[in-house]
Amino acid sequence: MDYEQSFTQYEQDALVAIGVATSAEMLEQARIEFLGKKQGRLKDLQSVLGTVPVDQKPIVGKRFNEIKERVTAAWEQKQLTLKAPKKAAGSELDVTLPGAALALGKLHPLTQTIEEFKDIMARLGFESEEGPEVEDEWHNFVALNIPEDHPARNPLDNFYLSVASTVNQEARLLRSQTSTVQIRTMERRKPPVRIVSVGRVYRPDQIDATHHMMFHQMEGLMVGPDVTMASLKTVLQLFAAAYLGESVPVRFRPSFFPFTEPSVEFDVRRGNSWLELGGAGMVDPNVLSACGYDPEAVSGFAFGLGIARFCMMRHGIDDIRHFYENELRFLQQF
Ligand code: FA5
Repeated sequence: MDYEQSFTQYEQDALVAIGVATSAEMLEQARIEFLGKKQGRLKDLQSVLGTVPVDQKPIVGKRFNEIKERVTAAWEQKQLTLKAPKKAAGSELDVTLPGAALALGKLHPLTQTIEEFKDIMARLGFESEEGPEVEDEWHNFVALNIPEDHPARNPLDNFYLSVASTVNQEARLLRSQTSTVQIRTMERRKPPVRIVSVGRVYRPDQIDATHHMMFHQMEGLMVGPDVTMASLKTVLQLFAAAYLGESVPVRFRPSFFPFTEPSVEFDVRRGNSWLELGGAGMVDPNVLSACGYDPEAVSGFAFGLGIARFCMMRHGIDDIRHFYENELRFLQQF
């Protein structure tokens, strides 16, 4: 069942019905149809929620609540607008008087960057997926071909929330990379897939000008019958050109990740030096198999990009810590 499609359709229809309502009666009709407690489209969606597999419940439930809140807010806003008294011409409102400008709030620069990233990738045909920030070891390591004795699993290099015991069957940790969403997507969907997933990741890294303990990554995954390294390079080059400008010099350096083979690091030139913006590669056949895909039938590429570093490149920001200090003089510039 495509929950996302039902949700989007519901929201679109509801917003249109509310938007075109020109009388209290029409608005009431919209309320009954889209927000009715006993029956109506919201009720139908709610009954669909009951059929969601347990592991997807938190995400799908969250989407449901967000959409319901947005539709309710639009309805309430419209109600206020319809109720507002209409001033007759020549009434006490003198529109020629100077007004007091209201300083409007703005989206955080990282949020703006995330929105733009998703837009660019949507134009390249990549849908947006989400995954949980609290993960199990299967999605953060095992399915990504990172064995038990691999240094990346060192408890000192991760934020573990609980260890496996007889009480807790499974260890839990804050995800250290958005690559977890590759696994969750492939477990749920059949190829071909073409997705991005943006979100927070956590690592006990030493904080400096380009590192933080909590930062955002954008994961990309494309799997299908003919996906090659050339597809990967094209997509990353197009992405960098769209966000940083046509002429931005990019470079692919051989690298290693347990979940891709071959692997590359993706750098962009800044002044006289290169800044590493992400890792990428061809999805390792072991990873495809772990998710139930046939490595003989499909191939794929994946990448993980640091969002803050891209934003820093574009705006000439010299220190990642500025994003997290809530200094208004910094934030107001975006
Ligand atoms: C990864 O996290 C891999 N999951 C990327 C990947 C995905 C490779 C899919 C292959 C296939 P890495 O640890 O290099 O790789 O991090 C990717 C990017 O995240 C870095 O290039 C950098 O831009 C950003 N990054 C990493 N650590 C930090 C940090 N502490 N603070 C801010 N950004 C960081």
